[in-house]
Amino acid sequence: MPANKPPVSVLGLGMMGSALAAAFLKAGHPVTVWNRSPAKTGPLVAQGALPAKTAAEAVAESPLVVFCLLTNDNVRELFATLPDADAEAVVGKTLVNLTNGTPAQARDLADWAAEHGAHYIDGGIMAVPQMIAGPHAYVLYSGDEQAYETHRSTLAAVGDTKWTGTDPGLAALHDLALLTGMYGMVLGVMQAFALVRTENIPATEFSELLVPWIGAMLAGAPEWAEAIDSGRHLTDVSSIAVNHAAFPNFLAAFRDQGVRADLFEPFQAILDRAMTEGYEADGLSRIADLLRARS
Ligand code: FVH
Repeated sequence: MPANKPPVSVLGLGMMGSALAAAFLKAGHPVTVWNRSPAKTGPLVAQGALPAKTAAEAVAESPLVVFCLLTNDNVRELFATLPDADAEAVVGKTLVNLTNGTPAQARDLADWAAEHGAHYIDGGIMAVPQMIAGPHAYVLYSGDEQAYETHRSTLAAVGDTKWTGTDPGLAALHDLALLTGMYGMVLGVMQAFALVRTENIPATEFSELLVPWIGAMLAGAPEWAEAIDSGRHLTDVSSIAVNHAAFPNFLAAFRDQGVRADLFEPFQAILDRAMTEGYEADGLSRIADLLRARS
């Protein structure tokens, strides 16, 4: 193993943490691993990782410490154990937390790190474990920018690095926003499959129509984005009024065909509100404004 690559510790060896540790190993970094259930260190030790007996021992081994646990509550609990083991354990370390969580949780963990003399970087992994270190994997980062620049080339072993800002909550915000877009698409696609299946149309056959259609619609997203940023929502393409007139057909067809309408009823309510508030000539981009909670 090349001696010049900086060491990395990885805490949390579930599906994702194991993929991260394996990627650091493959890139030639000395890797120390720790997991709550020690058996999960086995495959990584076989690949050359060093097992740590405790989380504090793993933190002590490397300047760069990557956490990938199930939730940020788990991370918070684990952080709290570190000074118990050794009050100086985290001083000067860069803690990179790649656990899924909220912006507020990331800011709270960053505060904890600052209080204990550590650098904190939050991250959002835009990949499934099988994609790690592959061409399409990328990770969003935010927090301590100097620490990020110091360790960026090491972090690049798991996927492309994308900096989102010094507010530690920004990586989580971008992560959740990207996943929100994905879940919206998943729900719509599942509703569409449920609808065609009521007439025994194979989902595989229908997907041949659906995939290019969704792709073509998604290609319009940059235009919506421009309208949202500029506040100019007027359209001559597909107005709120046109969509409002058509939308009852969807709810009626779901009911007639025996498909649940729960997921789409809220969309009717938003279109109703857009009409009531005088946005009938606007495009669908107006919805992003209407979704903002009002004080
Ligand atoms: N898997 C995926 O596709 C997604 C892709 C995007 C990012 N997510 C997030 O990554 C985090 C970890 O996900 P994971 O897939 O590795 O999850 P698991 O395989 O279930 O592993 C969970 C690890 O967390 C450890 N753990 C749980 N509770 C605690 C605790 N109280 N104290 C210490 N460690 C804890 C668990 O340990 P063990 O059960 O093996 O002892 C695993 O190491 C997650 O935020 C995803 O949303 C993955």
